[in-house]
Amino acid sequence: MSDSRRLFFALEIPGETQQQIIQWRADHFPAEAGRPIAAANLHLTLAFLGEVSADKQRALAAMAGRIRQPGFTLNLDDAGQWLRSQVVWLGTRQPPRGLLQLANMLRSQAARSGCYQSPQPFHPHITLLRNTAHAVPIPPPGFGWKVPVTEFALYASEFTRGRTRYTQLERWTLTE
Ligand code: 2AM
Repeated sequence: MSDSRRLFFALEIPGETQQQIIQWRADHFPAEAGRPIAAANLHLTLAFLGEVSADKQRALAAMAGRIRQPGFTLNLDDAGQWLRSQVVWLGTRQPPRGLLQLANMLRSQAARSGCYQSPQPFHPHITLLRNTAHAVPIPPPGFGWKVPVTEFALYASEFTRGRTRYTQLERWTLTE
């Protein structure tokens, strides 16, 4: 049996913010716009690792644990739609330096460990809807959630019985 799992590093969104986001989504997007992501699955990916063996997971986790940087505040004040990947996302107009630094570090550690990294620049986002086959109106600016970020985590993505579930495996505190 294979010991590899589909893994990614991400920021957890606090439960209260997840609930506020799904309420806002319900208020602004019609049900037929696309497939809504469950509140508990809302997250911001920092680095996608793909299928990773248990050995490589340990090595990547050890490197993640050596990252030293302070926390930061994420202002979720932007939204958009990617027609090609058919998603509606929530993001930030001004990504904090700490967010970019953390993602770049994790992405370069992943690349050095042989995990393929997309050449696309990092575009921090939280996927809200999938399978948005048609263009949908994006709510006007004025919304926003300020999320204090004090830790990041490693997740496994599992697809069972028609559902995707993310399991947090390990987390690290952001401190200098
Ligand atoms: P998405 O929400 O934009 O699809 C678990 O699948 C997480 O990893 C999701 O946040 C997903 O981003 C991201 N992800 C999946 N495949 C990816 C890839 N090839 N490159 C970058 N991120 C990916």
